[in-house]
Amino acid sequence: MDALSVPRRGFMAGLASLGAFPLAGCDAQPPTYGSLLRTADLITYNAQRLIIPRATLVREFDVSDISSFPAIGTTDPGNPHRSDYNEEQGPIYEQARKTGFADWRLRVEGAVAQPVDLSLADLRRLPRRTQITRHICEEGWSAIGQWTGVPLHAILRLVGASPDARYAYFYSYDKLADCIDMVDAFHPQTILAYGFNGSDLPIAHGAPLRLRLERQVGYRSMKFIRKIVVTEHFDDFRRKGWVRGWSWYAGI
Ligand SMILES: Nc1nc2c(c(=O)[nH]1)N[C@H]1C(S)=C(S)[C@@H](COP(=O)(O)O)O[C@H]1N2
Ligand SMILES: [Mo]
Repeated sequence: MDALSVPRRGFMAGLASLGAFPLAGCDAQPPTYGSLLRTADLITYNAQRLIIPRATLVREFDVSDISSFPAIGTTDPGNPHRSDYNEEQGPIYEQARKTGFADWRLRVEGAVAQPVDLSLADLRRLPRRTQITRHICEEGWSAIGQWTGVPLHAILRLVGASPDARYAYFYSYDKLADCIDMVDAFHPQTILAYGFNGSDLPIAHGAPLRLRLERQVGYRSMKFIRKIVVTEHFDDFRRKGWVRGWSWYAGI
């Protein structure tokens, strides 16, 4: 038996079980809404989950590779003159920004033993990871930057995420809400970043805290995170995917 035959068989078995999924009718996987496009997302998701080992790291670069880095999408959730302004959260963000995020707290709740409210100082006391990675935006540009923050797995352990937990939801101070599965959530390079290129995370890049989800494209790395909710079920808020019809799973 050659070395390749084992993963290949695993892959075929995975495709077979994929076919059986709609019959099962459970929520073991993100839904396809009967759409052909969404079925392709699901195949990408399952194929990557099968053939890429869970802890495979993306490439990390040297300080000399750091490039200029544009700020895209929401660059200030406190600015009411923008289409993505969140009437409820925008003013709260503006207030927190004025005090240098001294009173800001990250709320972590849901299927956890102990919900917490973490200050920036709390987050800085937790295990820390610095990584220089390439950000790839779906709009066709990429940039290399250095991110420092808390691995998400450290926070999930801190709150005692349920063994039945399957997704981590993120809520931002603009209108975004999104979730990732536990494979991504426990990945060593999935961090909540408060530092960028050796300084505090700038407002435009998501201050005080943003997600770095290195194995997916840019729009999955949510900026301006205010709350994380651990859940056992998939819920996309009736959006049928991500905003504007983009894939929920966008692995690279
Ligand atoms: N809250 C929030 N997060 C967001 C966005 C956004 O508009 N709002 N834009 C996304 C997109 S499309 C990209 S490419 C990156 C851009 O991050 P940057 O501004 O640090 O370059 O953030 C992502 N996260
Ligand atoms: Mo993007």
